[in-house]
Amino acid sequence: MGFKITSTGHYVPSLVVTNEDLTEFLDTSDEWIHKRTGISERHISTGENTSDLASAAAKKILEKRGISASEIDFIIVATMTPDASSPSTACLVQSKIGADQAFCMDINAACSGFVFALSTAAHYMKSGLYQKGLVLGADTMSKVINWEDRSTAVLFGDGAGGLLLEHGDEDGEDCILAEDLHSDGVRYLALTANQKDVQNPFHAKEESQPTYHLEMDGRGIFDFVIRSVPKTIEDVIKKANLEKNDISWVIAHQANIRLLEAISKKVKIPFSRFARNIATTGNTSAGSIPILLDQMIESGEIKLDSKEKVLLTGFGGGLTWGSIIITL
Ligand code: 4VN
Repeated sequence: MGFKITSTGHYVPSLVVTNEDLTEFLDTSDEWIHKRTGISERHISTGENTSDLASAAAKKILEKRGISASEIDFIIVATMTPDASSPSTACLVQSKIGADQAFCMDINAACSGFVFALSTAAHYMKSGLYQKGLVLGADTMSKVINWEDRSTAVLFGDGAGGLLLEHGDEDGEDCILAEDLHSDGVRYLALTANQKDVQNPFHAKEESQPTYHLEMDGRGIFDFVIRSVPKTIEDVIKKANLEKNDISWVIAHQANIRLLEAISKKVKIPFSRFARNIATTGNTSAGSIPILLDQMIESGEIKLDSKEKVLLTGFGGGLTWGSIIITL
């Protein structure tokens, strides 16, 4: 019995911060940010935490499908900015939406989080043990950014998105056609956030502990992405026994428009088939792929039940990277 994507949704905080707004406290310019990244503005939280963003997205997903939260068997939230180390953000979402029958957990694979979480959820669905699963990607990057560092503060935004996986009544193919997931922890220093040293009464440090913000080796990440992402795109297409022309859309993590252009060139899939929203969202980490997927469905560019094939590809901290081909 196959399972499919039956609903999608997203939520971004209402405050829009333009590049111009950032120049009030950072030595930067709209021209530089837009030319180098493709970003014009981003949504920034004024107090909503990751579970609030994820819950708002979840409510929209359920509303569109017209089902109650009690019907959900599991909630997986991909995030690198959880409200707390415990409880998981997924448990907070459960409580906020009233999904009282669900089991809930977070997955942290940074910007690849949604792809890794969708893979996890797909394997739960494949087991046949569960009927309905919510997969969410949500990050409040604004709480880990160093707002005095112009090289990173201009890149990120806040937001959440997700989808509902459901078993159908009739026999059908699964909506996941292939996956290709990778990590390389040896290169973890390329992107870190909130790294924590051991601090307890039995291990006293002489100096006071600094605050650890997001730190990124931009060049290093760029090199990694341009070496690894074209390969995972080609490999996942091969694993699905498809040709590049069978892919209607590539929904890549919205990290940098120049980088997406370079990936498109290298894999020889026209840039016109790379979905984009980075101009208005910035890099929303685990939120980026599901937000864009939902926007494409809302605009009618991608249709549920169309049998179209869409390639999702994520990459970022860990290092982590990977791709999934879904059919709608
Ligand atoms: C994947 C990527 C990035 C990323 C890295 C560097 C970067 C985005 C550095 C050079 C700068 C323009 C901006 Cl590729 C971040 C993540 C984390 O989600 C994942 N932009 N830039 C320039 O042109 O000088």
